[in-house]
Amino acid sequence: MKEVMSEPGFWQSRWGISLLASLGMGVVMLAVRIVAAAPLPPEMLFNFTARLLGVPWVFNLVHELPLGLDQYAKYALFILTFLAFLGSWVLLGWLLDPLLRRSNRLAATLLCIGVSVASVGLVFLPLQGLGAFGAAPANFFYPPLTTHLWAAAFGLVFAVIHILMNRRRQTDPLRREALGSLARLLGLVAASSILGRIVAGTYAAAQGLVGFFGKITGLSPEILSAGDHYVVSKNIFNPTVAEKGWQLRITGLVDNELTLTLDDLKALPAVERSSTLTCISNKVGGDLIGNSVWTGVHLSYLLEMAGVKDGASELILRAADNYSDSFPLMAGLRDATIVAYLQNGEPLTRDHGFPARVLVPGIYGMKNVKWVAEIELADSDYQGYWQVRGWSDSAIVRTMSRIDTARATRLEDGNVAIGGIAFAGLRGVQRVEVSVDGGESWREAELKPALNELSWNLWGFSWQAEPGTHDVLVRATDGSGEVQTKKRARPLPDGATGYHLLRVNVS
Ligand SMILES: Nc1nc2c(c(=O)[nH]1)N[C@H]1C(S)=C(S)[C@@H](COP(=O)(O)O)O[C@H]1N2
Ligand SMILES: [Mo]
Repeated sequence: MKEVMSEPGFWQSRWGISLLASLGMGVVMLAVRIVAAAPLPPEMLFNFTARLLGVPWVFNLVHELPLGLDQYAKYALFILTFLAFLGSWVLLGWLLDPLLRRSNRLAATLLCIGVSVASVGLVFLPLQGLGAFGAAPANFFYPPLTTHLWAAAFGLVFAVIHILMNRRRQTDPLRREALGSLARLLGLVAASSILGRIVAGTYAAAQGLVGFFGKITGLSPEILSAGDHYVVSKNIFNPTVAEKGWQLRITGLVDNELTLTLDDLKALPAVERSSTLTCISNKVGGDLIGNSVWTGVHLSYLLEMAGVKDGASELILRAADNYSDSFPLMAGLRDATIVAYLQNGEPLTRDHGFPARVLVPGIYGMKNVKWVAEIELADSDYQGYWQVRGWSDSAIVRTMSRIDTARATRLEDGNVAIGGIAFAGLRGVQRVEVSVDGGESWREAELKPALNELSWNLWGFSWQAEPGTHDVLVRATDGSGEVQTKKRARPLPDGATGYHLLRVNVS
């Protein structure tokens, strides 16, 4: 017998109901993520898709397309991933609709819960390498019980909305339509397992591209966001410099004094390159070191505009926070040295020196003056803010290396991998070695070529290790062939030395 029904609107249609249920589930997910830090299935999916951003050609595309995506790439990808996730639930809801409509409420609810738990346990967790239902020993992130309970809760939300919306509910027993729906579900499972294989294949290929370094969890990214880049200043409250009214003055032993606004500066030929900045007070193994992409004007260009007088030998930099420091004119004339106004393509943040700062790679951070207001050319040495407090005047960066991974990553071949960074200022890093026996013997680590001669190197090292803890040491050799000194020195006055020793966990 055919039922006679009023024409159902879109929201009562199979698509409409599934869309509503899916959106409702998405909203609940976001809410509990924020309120209760619940493990989020689309976030798990994102953990997987985000690997794409580490694939070199994707990375280059994102950073070279003039879309200004650099900073937001991960958010854009997260939104896309979330939408794809919700989309798959719309499709699921549509496919299951006849079955949901014909089974009783309890069965319908259990079906949705089952699908949700299964998708997390059999797809999203394995995709991240955490094993079926998160059983892998390396799963420190998604405690299985909580994760599955939340997955069940999300399935429940979907079911409740779906059932409430389904005005055309029928309670008569399963019939052909319902059986058809079951067949479609099985078809979907088969199709998605094929798709899964394709995705996994692509993933493996992408992993090959990302290579060894992409696999090492905990390894510092090659380029740090402004937020992740360390901040150091003498101030309790960093100065807020208004763009209006800010000027950079070039004074002292010059033919004509210069006064530049930010617009003037931006109108000059710009250079963009990554460079590593590190604080002289950084301890061995510390994180007062960072590498970002900086954009600005060659300082030599400004000095040429002003015309350097004979006898000038020193640059004195003064800043809006009543800070001053100096470095030799020779360092100021290097191509590496710029007055920067962008970090990773964005205006400097207040903490990193808005509107402009000096970057003089190879020399410790204290000479990289932020909120710079004046550059004076002088003919004698000058003692800056930290020099009068006993710190090095030349402040040439010392060779350092750091282990980033307190926990080793288990690789497919059974070995475990660790990694970190190494930096030797303008001398560059030639080699990184690792000792896993407390310094008795050293083996060469894999060195990722630096982005340029101003940037740090990532290194990685894999070895056969028993589960447990291992005392690992690292040392770098600079471009001149000099091995990092193992002599321990505190940061004051010339910068810390000694090898970073880290107790690494192997599970
Ligand atoms: N004007 C000004 N510039 C400054 C400082 C400061 O206190 N005032 N601190 C310096 C120090 S000690 C370091 S290590 C670097 C840190 O730069 P960052 O905060 O961008 O990493 O800025 C340098 N430039
Ligand atoms: Mo510093």
